[in-house]
Amino acid sequence: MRARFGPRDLDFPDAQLGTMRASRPADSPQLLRERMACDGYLWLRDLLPRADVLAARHVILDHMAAREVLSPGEPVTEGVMPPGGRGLPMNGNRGISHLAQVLKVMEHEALFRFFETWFGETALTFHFKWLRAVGNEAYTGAHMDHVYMGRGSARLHTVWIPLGDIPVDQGTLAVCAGSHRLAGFGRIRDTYGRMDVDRDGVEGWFSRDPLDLSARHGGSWRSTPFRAGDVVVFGMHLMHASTTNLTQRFRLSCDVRYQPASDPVDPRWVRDGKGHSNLPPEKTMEQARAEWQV
Ligand SMILES: O=C(O)CCC(=O)C(=O)O
Repeated sequence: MRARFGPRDLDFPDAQLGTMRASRPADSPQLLRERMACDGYLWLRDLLPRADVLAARHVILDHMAAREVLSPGEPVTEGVMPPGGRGLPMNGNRGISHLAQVLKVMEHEALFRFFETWFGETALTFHFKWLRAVGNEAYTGAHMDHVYMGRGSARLHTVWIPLGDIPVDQGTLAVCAGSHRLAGFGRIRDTYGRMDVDRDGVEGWFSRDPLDLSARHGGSWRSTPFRAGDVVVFGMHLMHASTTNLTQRFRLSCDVRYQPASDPVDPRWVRDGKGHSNLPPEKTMEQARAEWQV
């Protein structure tokens, strides 16, 4: 399948962007821990009931249709964007993310069960939900999540939830396996990986060209076509990005966060936390990288 990753077009899968390793929720905890330690992520197939995910998708698309951001005359369930269509900012919009069917998926009992086993104690999730409708030509640049939410637990995890079946040309999550531990990423983890976008006034994406990053530092980029019900779990120092949405259909997904309830919590993302400062960055990533010499 054709795909675009940063500025480069490729046929997925290929040597530069391979397929994620699949895990199952029923795999033994030891196997899952070994995989997480080695790869830095778990692609858990069918962790969530597909019907629940599709119900959340429909509620979100109805919400978008009511705000006239979908192409009129096309089935709402397809999420087609009009030519030159604008998206709908949904990041942190509790009016959408806290609708019952949507919240049911993002705070699903299967996620709490998974993390309570993983942490060996009660889990909590941020109230803030990063809900996305990603339009044509849009993508996410390579980054580590620590720069956005690193003020609390060292055991914070991201869960990326595709809200529908998403082929790679519609903009899927891509992870750089090994970037959380490989020596080639050591200096990046010690500089960029300790940054805080609000405190330091630096933009968050490390690179808009993920393949350049792996060519210089190692790691192995992986993505996959996702099915509704799958999730990807990873820690705060795994480099990740997305492929570009080359289609005319919005890519719906959400990233949510889980951590042990007894750990400190980044106050920006819970209760009435105010999120990012939203001040324009004082420094470009190019300037910061020159200073860090990475
Ligand atoms: O969905 C995307 O495009 C990016 C997701 C992401 O950066 C994350 O889950 O932390």
